[in-house]
This record gives sequence, C-alpha cells and structure tokens, in this order.
Amino acid sequence: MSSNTPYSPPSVWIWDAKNGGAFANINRPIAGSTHEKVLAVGNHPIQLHSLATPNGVKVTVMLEELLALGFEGAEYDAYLIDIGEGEQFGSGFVDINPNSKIPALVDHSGKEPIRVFESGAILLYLAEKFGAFLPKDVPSRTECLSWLFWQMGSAPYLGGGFGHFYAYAPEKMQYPIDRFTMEVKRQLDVLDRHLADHNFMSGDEYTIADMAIWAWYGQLVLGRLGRLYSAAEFLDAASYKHVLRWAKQINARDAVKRGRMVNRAFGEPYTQLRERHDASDFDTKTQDKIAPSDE
Ligand SMILES: N[C@@H](CCC(=O)N[C@@H](CS)C(=O)NCC(=O)O)C(=O)O
Repeated sequence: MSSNTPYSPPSVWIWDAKNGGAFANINRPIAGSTHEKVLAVGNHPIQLHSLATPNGVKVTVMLEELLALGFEGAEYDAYLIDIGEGEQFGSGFVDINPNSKIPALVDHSGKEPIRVFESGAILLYLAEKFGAFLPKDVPSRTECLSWLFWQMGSAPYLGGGFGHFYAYAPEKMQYPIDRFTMEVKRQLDVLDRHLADHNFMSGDEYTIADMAIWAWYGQLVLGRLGRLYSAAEFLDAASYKHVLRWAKQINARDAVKRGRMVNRAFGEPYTQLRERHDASDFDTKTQDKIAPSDE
C-alpha cells in the first residue's frame, strides 16, 4: 500500500501476510511454535540461544565480562537462532521463551534447569547469580535497576519505532519517522544530560545498566555511519558528546569486543562467531578488527 493512499482500517483487522517490509515473512499475529525443533545442549552450565542484535549482545557482553572476572560458572554455549528464518518459532525455543524472541537462556547448574527470557531478566539473573555488575548498596542498586528498566521500556521506541520506519519499512513515511525520531533524540538527551556528570549510568561502577543501554544507544552513536540503522548523521549523534564518551569507553573493553562477535551472523565473516562453545573459539577471530568499516 502506498502512503499516498489514505488507509481506512476495516472493522476487524485481517492478517495480510504479504504486507511488505524487511520482516514481513516472519512477523505473525499469533504466538506458539510453527515447527518441531529440539534445541541443542552443549557441555557448559549456561546454554544461550540468541543472535547478535542489541538485545542479544547485552547478554553475551555480560557473560564475557563475568568470564573476564574469573567466574568459571559463567562458561557458556551460545547457539544461533536465525530470526530471519523463523527459528524463534521452533518448539524447543518456544519452550524456553513463549514470547519467541531472542535472547533466551537455560541454566543447567542447579538440580533442575532454569529458563530465563527477556534480556533485562537475563542480565539481572546473571548479576545476582554471580554477585557482579550490580551494586550491593541499596541506593546504587536501585539506580542501576531504574536505568536497566528504563532501557527495557525505551528501546522499543528506538528499534520497533524509529529503526523500523527509518530503515525497514517498505517506504519512507514522514509521520512515523518524525514521531519516533523526536522520541529517540529525547532519549539520547536524557542519557547525555545524565552522563554529563556520571561516569557510568549508576555512578562510578560499570553495571548491567551500562551493558543494556550501550548495546542500543551506545551502538546507535558509534561508528562512521552509526552501527544501528546507519542513522548517526540523521540523528546528529556527534552532538551527544557525553553519550559518545561513555560509548567509546565501553566499546574499548575486551569483553565487549568478544561479546559483540558471539552469535553474529552478519557483517564481515571474520567478525562472526556464529556459535560459541569455548574461549578458544575467539582465537581464529581478530577482535580489534571487528566491523572496521563501521568504527
Ligand atoms: N524485550 C525483549 C525483546 C527481544 C526482541 O525483540 N528480540 C528480537 C531481536 S532483537 C527478536 O527475537 N525478534 C524476532 C521476532 O520478533 O520474531 C528482550 O529484551 O529480550
């Protein structure tokens, strides 16, 4: 349908599977699995099923950060869920995330396996399990969780709103692009003002709030074009100086470089570690060269 054609919604919406756009072949209005598919289980306590989108990267960065701190119990197998191929609708994946979205994790270290879905819940689960990247004192912990939940509530405007209409919709429509650009720039300004006098989101400590927010808003402003939606120029990313300072600081961390590569199924082949089963899997990859064209 062209934006020049006024749309009159019918009294009852009908699913037109051919409505266009980058994700038209996977979007569906019903939950549940579309096919039987048993998930693989590797050797490590933690089994991750994901893809290196911002929501996926949050979790792989956290796991690599935990391993860098020496928590052996954070060893993990990361299996790729190709959402473009509809693998999130396989029965095994739906069993661990009834919402059919990456990331989802199963922890086999206890008596019974524990499933965790929703990236914010996974970060909190891991932070509490290992006692790391979540401040212990109540005021700082509360500030950290406020920002973590801010990210979970805000990023759908960035991804599902701005990103979808700016980069993925079958045609450029000014109304939704204006509406979501305004909101995303307001969010960037929220972050910029906060980071003007805070080193990290909840103070001087790098926490799960930074990992969550960096995966979206950090990557939005980083890179020659902007790693997300190639929108850095459009959003005038360079003007958010404090966000940029913080984003570059986090980007330089080795665990972040590794985390970005795990379950990556796009970009230059040497930046992709489609599955991760062992720390040595990174040896064949050049972490410092990850996605040079977007740096
Ligand atoms: N609130 C969820 C959102 C997860 C999400 O939207 N995942 C996307 C990729 S970033 C996905 O799996 N999309 C597949 C689909 O919508 O079918 C989280 O943070 O875990």
